[in-house]
Amino acid sequence: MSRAVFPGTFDPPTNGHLDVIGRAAAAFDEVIVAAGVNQSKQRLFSLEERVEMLTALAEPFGNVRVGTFEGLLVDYCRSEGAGVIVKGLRSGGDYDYELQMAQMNRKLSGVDTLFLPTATENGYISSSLVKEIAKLGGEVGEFLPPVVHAALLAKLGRGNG
Ligand code: COD
Repeated sequence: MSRAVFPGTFDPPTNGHLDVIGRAAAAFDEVIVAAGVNQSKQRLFSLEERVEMLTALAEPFGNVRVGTFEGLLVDYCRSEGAGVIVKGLRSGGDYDYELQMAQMNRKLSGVDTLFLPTATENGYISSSLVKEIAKLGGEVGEFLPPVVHAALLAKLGRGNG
């Protein structure tokens, strides 16, 4: 059985993340979308909230589940029996950053990394830009799955009702 981990911060998950999830789900028997716990960056959404949104996004695929990890990603992959890490690439900048991590992760553990180039329409979408635009009052619905858009508006006190 082929099992891959798609790790990220997912604060919040975007259409770019969802596209990568779907393509990974088509390529592997099982995909674990893994939200990282222990980074220094400040989060808008708690881990529980990110897991809840990811679970809603994963549900339709049937072979995607959601996990969380703390510490080394390769240790998490080992504990889950996953042989591949999936990453999305938007730009040369992403590539430079991700290549070094991919090489290090392979050196540390033998776990390889598969890069999926972003879909053209998602190439400029990032969680941080979406948050910044939304916080400044801009409309971000076209960049987010509806369930995430609703959660973001609610988080910013602009939900329905
Ligand atoms: N289109 C396609 N892919 C996208 C898009 C988009 N619009 N936006 C983001 N992505 C991809 C990213 O390139 C990334 O692959 C993934 O989606 C997740 O993105 P983010 O921004 O939610 O998450 P990151 O990049 O902050 O996550 C970083 C990790 C948590 C994966 C990383 O820090 C990590 O592995 N940490 C564990 C500690 C560790 O093992 N360190 C040693 C490394 S050698």
